[in-house]
Amino acid sequence: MIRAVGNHAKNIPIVIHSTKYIRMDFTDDINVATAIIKNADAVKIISHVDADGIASGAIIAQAISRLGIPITPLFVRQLESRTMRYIPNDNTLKIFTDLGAGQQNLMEEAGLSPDNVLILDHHINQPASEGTMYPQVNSQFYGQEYAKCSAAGVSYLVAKELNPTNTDLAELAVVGNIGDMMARETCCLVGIARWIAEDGVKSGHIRIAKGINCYGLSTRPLHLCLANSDDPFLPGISGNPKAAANLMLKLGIYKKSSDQRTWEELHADEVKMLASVVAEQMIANGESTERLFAELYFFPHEIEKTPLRNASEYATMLNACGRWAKPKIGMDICFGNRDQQYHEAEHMLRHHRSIIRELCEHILNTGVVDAGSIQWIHTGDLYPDTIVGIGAGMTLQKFDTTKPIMVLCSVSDEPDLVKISMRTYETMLRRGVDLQAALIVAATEFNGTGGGHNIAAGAYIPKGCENDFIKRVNELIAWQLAAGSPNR
Ligand SMILES: [Mn+2]
Repeated sequence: MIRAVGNHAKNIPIVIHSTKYIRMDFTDDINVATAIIKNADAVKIISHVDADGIASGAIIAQAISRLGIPITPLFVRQLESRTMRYIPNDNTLKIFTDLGAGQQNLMEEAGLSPDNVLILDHHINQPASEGTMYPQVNSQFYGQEYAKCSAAGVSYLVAKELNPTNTDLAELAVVGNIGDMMARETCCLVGIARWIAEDGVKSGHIRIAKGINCYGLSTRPLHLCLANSDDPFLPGISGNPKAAANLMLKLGIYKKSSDQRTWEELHADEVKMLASVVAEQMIANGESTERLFAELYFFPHEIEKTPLRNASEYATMLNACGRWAKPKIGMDICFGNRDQQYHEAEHMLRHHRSIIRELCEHILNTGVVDAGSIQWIHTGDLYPDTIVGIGAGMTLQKFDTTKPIMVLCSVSDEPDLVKISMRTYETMLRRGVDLQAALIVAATEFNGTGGGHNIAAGAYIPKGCENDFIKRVNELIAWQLAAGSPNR
């Protein structure tokens, strides 16, 4: 089912390659998508293995199953020529979620007909070289309001168009968005992603709360939840569980030091009191409270004190399933399975955490090399590149906190690349350190790419230049410190 030419909104890039299908505005694209789905006899859903990939696949899979159309999921780490072999060139509909926009060339090479493909994505669109236009709903096409909406959000909008009663799926859309860090910069979801969260509130599936911007609000004892926070950095609390527990006792939130209350169990007045005390402590230490508060997304129907109770912990659980090669278990969880599969997912999450703990122990036991202005360690291929940044952030407090930490590691599937993760503390930012700036400059010089934030940044560089790269970053950080903060 392919649409003919119609009107289009001004801000949408029109790419005309084929006379069959022309990109229009959001409403048109979504109508095309739903018509394609309703005409299908069977659907194969191809998704990425992270939280957004699993959530987006699960949303569209449920919406389609509810129409009585059979679905088969397929998860891939990356869509490349090798993985294309697993995608049959038959008459079933192939829906790509959280991937596909950038791989239309591969689809074309594999001979996939645009009549049998639908892409639901939020990555940059790269048209196929021979001009095959694959039907697509992509958040990048519809302007600013859609810019911070992940593939799970796009899938939700299609699901809702298929049937307005699909609002229970808003929960998964929020999980995907949070998993893809759509709320990280602004401390809340924005635009259409925020609208989706509100849609979930209206149907009673989501509770939006304002609270402390920490991880583990439903499952971790509050003092550990606060002590583990490094963005925001809480003076006297971050990295110090004992001090955090003492504060809980002092505020009467804990009755005894062995208490294990979670943030979600606090009463409204306790939330307020805790927030103001932590904020005061930050201000007294000259820290900005800008990132102290965030909008939090809770799921009241889920089992209490489990990671399923809020979006960020739910996303970690899906990521853990994907990262340890069990994305289908993650999808079962999204489908509502709370028995056998849920226990397996819990196991995966524990495994995920224990590997992170192991990584931290490895960094602490091996120690870091002092380069002068930074300190570094190379973990080789011992740990997945997806978790070394977490390890860098968690171990820095045990080393010289005036020197940013750099962890280097191999990248699975990319033997010619080395991944760099750097972390520092707020106090160093005030002294002029900007990790993002340093890594962008150095990585570019070595034909790599760098990015991130001033306090936490990363890069990929070609293998073989590690030593020169470390020297260069060390030099750049030394210069930043010598120049000092511009507003000092
Ligand atoms: Mn995504």
